[in-house]
Amino acid sequence: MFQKILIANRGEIALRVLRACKELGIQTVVVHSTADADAMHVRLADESVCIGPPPSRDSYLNIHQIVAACEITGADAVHPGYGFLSENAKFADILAAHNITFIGPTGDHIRIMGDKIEAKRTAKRLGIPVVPGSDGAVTDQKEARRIAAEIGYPVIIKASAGGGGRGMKVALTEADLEVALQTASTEAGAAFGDDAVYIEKYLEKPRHIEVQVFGDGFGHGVHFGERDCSLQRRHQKVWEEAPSPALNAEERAHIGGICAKAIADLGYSGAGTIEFLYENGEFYFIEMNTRLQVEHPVTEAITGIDLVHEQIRVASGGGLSVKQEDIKFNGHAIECRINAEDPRTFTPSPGTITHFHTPGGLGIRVDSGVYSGYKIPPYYDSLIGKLIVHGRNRVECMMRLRRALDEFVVDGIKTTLPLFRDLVGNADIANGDYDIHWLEKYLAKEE
Ligand code: MV4
Repeated sequence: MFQKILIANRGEIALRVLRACKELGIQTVVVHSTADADAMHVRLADESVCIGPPPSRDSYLNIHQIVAACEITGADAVHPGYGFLSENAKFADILAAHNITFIGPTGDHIRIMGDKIEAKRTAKRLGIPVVPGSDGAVTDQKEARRIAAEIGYPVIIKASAGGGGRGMKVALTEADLEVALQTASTEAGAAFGDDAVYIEKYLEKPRHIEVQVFGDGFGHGVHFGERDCSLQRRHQKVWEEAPSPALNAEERAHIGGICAKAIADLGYSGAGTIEFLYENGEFYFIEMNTRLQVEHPVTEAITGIDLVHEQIRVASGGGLSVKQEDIKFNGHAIECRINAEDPRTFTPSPGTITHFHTPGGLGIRVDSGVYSGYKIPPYYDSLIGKLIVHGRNRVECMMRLRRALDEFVVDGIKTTLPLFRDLVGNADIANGDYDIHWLEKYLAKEE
């Protein structure tokens, strides 16, 4: 087991990882920018190293500073959290070259999944159902027309270096195809330095359902069920739940089994998320994330398993603490992302939190690094906390969520809490009847 873990992140996830380290008796080092000197995780860590000025590129993305902080403090492993360097293959490689363990998959696995064409090809080879489309990059118009005619319109053009919604163009008919292909490729080249694009059948009203997987690096893989993350705005998730209101136990076991086997065959190590679009009872792979995700607590709530413990165990070579048959799904969990933003326009609202009071009671978890008197710096993303609610079933979970939202007080800044108070009383949400476009349509109607 590791003696000392360096946490290369900030905010609620830095605190989340720190808590797991403490439980495992592992010493902690945090690195932080000058803007985060007063952060909760900096106060709670055994050691802290200031690695630079506020801009991420000079601090949380500065690989050399982070490696130096490992050397100075004698950390034997790095937990990257999510965002920042968590899916940076070069960072994983550099740490390995310094005999420091990256708590995550190999640089090569990160690289494969970061290239969306390569990721899709790999998924298909491993037996994961993918969206119908081109086999690889599409360069010429004639080939594009042939593929689009074969799969049928509408189609979507995606950048291989994109992901998370960046660099996509929809062509409703053949008349749109030439411009869509040209602009997608030009924009991808400018944004990512890679102009490769691919074509897929455009699914019009899918849900976003993702499967939590783990590999032990020795050829074993398990799944921890799915999360439904369909409620998004501009590709930012707002509300996530497990299990998906749309799936039954048979569908869960089927897609989960496919994913676990794929992870085993890939020889993957650590936490991963296999993302699907789900429409008319069918799953279609879109991307794989090779990190711990923001919404991991809903999976923890329904399985009772600490996923950060599992990441640390696996990275240290100790394997998973559970086999597939030990992973049982219990009840229902919902996560609300509390952002320091206007609840209608989503404009960031940094500033000082004058009063912060979190709800409690059975089935309530709040993951947050903020406190009364804390000043939210303007440099980073606006997530200030997550409310995670668990109940024996979805109805109980929703009842408890409504009550918890009533108790939650965040004064001094705007937050997304009022949006959740509206959503929890909405009939479609109560019925689990929503797709990836539901939230944006709802927000447009409310204006
Ligand atoms: C799609 C799609 C429809 N058809 N692919 C957006 C984020 C990126 N991960 C993939 N995305 C989409 N890919 C096909 N073939 C619709 C989306 C999409 C979306 C997906 C998940 C959650 C919210 C979304 C909002 C708009 C579009």
